[in-house]
Amino acid sequence: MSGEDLVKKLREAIINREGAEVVRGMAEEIAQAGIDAVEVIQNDLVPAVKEVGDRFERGEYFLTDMMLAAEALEAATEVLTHNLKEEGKRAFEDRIRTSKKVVIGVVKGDIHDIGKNMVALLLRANGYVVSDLGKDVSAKDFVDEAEKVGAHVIGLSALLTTTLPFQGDVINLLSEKGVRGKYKVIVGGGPTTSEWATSIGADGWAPDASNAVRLVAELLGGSIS
Ligand code: B1M
Repeated sequence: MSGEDLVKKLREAIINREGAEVVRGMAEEIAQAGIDAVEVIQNDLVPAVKEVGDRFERGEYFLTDMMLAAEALEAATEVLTHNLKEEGKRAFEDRIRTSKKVVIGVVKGDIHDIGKNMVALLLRANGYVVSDLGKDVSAKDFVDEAEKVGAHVIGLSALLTTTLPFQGDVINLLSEKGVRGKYKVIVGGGPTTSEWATSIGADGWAPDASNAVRLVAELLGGSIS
């Protein structure tokens, strides 16, 4: 089977809710074929999970179907990014030298953490020191952690329209504490846009994980290849 067919099969398996174990096996085949992990995840797997979300919205799929798709995506990502993690480990010494720190998390009330995990993974693979606060994180916890680790960037993820405003809350709290100028704040997640980012006074917005890494590099005055 060609690489393209393998990827197509994996994409369909996620949409058809074939489960994490089946998907893991397919991802292993793709990894062995040496296909670019980040491209497969962004161009095929994320759209597959989004298709499941659309079917949920149209009432064709249930919450359990979204959970299955999320588990499948996580399993595939884990397998496909194994090499990326190894590269990340090798970048450890560079990381200590450059010590650019990013605090990241999903805002209060929101437990959609897959996209945030991808952003954190790619940042680590590119040599940043990432403090991942997980999901459902309060504004106070973001600010406290940034102060504690001496962060350069704070990354806020939100997937629900109801939790979007909490991105703004973090920026407001930074201002109230008089520390807004110490950090670059970036936002991302399904319902966010560049206009939204500007409206809440964020420093930048990224539509996906690769662009988030590019954005962080730009904001910190560097660039990535
Ligand atoms: Co829910 N969910 N969900 N869900 N879920 C959505 C988001 C939804 C759009 C589905 C739909 O109705 N079409 C909808 C939101 C509607 C809205 O607000 N407008 C929705 C809903 C309604 C809900 C519940 C309320 C359902 C319910 O209980 N009735 C509930 C809420 C729970 C809560 O958070 N309090 C809920 C629950 C869940 C599950 C637990 C079942 C599961 C999450 C599991 C998990 O994350 N561990 C889930 C899932 C899987 C989805 C969908 C299907 C997929 C989300 C996902 O993981 N996408 C989603 C449908 C969709 O997105 N169309 C949906 C893949 C991921 C890689 O993409 O997260 O967009 P994404 O991340 C991207 C970019 O956005 C960007 O880079 C990532 C990689 O490219 N990015 C950043 C993300 N964060 C970034 C940060 C950055 C920069 C870029 O800088 C800091």
